[in-house]
Amino acid sequence: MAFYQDPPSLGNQYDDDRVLRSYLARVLPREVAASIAPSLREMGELAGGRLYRLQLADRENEPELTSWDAWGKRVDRVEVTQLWKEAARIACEHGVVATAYERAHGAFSRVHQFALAYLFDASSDVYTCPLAMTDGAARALLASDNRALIDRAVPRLTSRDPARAWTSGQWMTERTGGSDVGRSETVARPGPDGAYRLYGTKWFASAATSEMALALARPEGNPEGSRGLALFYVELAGEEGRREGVLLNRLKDKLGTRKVPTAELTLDGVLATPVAGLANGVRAIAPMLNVTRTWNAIAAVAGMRRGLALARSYAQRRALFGATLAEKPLHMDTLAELQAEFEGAFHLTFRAIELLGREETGSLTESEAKLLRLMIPIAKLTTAKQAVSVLSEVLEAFGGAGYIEDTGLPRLLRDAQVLPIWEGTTNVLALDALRVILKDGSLDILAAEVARLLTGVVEPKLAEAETAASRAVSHARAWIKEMAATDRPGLEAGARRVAITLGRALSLALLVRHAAWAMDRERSRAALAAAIQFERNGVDCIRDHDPDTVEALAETTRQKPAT
Ligand code: MFK
Repeated sequence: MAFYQDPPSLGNQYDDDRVLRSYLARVLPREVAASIAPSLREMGELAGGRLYRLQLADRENEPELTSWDAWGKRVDRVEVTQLWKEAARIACEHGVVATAYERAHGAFSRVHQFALAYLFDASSDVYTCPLAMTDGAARALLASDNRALIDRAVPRLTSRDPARAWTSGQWMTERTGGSDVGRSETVARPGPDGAYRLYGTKWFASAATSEMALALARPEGNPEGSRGLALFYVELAGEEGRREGVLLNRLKDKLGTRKVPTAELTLDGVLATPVAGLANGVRAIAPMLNVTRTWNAIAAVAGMRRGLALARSYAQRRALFGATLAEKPLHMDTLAELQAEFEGAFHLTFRAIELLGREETGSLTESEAKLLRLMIPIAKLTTAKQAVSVLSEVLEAFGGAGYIEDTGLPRLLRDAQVLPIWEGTTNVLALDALRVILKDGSLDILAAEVARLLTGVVEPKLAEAETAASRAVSHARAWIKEMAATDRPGLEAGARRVAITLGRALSLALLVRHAAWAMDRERSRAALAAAIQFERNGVDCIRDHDPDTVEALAETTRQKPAT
């Protein structure tokens, strides 16, 4: 008999998920947990069953752009994949965005919504991209207090009816720069009727199928730089059909997220409505950025969880050198390292989500608001990096099969690689975090949060983890203080290491607190193991700035190519 390897398989992704279930049992009141469990179980069933099978079957399909119809008319129609059509309906009917706005469970509705998103994401072929922007647009519009736009768009963005629901785009990035948005060249010109029209090019407009977008543009005559930009609402598909004034030049040929129809757009007089005045557009779009960055973190966590679920299933089925991989100490040691990274990322992200839910329901203290402002960039950048490295290892855990497209595995790594890039690269977000720290003392608040999480934990096996978490935060504080006073370039050079150290320290403190709870209430030692392992993986990445070495290597970077 020829040998054929059993492929990995997935069960109900909610029932199978110890980390999610244990977390929800700790943070939610019992009646809330009981009330949301059926919706999560249903999503877990879809994600491990029908949607996952469809995702594998739909693997080779990609969105297609038709620019012209048979008679030469410009149509710019995007046909999305089968899975995306299905995912759009499921996300809408299951309230993957709406749950946060219906607020059936007050501040906990954000936890419920992001638990749905987390279960849905890995089987959605990154349909969570338009959902993230839709959620972010609803949030930015609500924050703007622009009643006319809120009444017009928010009910659509948060609808559970697929026939009424809209998704939103987020049009920021231009050829002049994705990170330095202040260099944007798109202008907004008022017509004789006072209505604004936009002219310019948007270079990365993800999910080009959306019915509206929030766009940054510079009202004519405004000063250069980001403060001269304003935030505009653009409606693309009202009752009359597709709006004039937007040309979809082409879809991007990307490394990953290939199911997401990311487009280059020419704005040629599309009608646009100012959302919040005619300047300070970055400030006005910031609520959207904070929401989409939170989605980014949840996608990172979901990707890691999916990779590990498949790797665990495979380890039980794949036999070599006389035993299954699940019985091989080195293989299990490797998976334990990855599992700890996933669990740390999970708790970091959901802690930010708890605060987001409280912010939206007005129950956040001033210092918690500062903590949230700092946590979002830190969680986004920390989890994105973890996702890339964990999923690279996950592919390796399958040997050659992890490198073969029709296993569906390589997609995991490709789709993870966007996570440190879009919505602010690691370095841009590290500098954002540093600015926040220097401005408002939020590092003291983060340090207090770590101390609070560790208070009362008496398990001796967690002692080293506790020490590592609090030492790393103290080191970061002392290092920033010294560098801010003595070496500003050195401070900037170390911003990424500081941000990752803070992300890891906070993750570890959250793991420790959860481990203590799980041992006490669930008699489970799994979270304890994750906390111990996470500490062993390393927490403090700060090192002294060595300008001579950096400068010597920088010279190589600045060298002109030989002609
Ligand atoms: C499943 C995954 C889902 C993900 C979907 C994503 C789809 C893809 C769509 C995209 O990729 S869209 C492009 C995303 N682009 C970025 O994220 C831009 C990255 N660059 C930055 O974040 C820069 O730091 C930034 C553009 C914000 C710098 O611009 P500025 O003009 O130098 O901003 P500045 O001066 O720091 O901030 C201007 C104001 O906004 C300040 O307020 P004030 O006017 O009151 O002083 C800031 O405090 C405020 N602000 C900036 N960021 C904020 C914020 N407020 C709150 N939260 C923030 N995050």
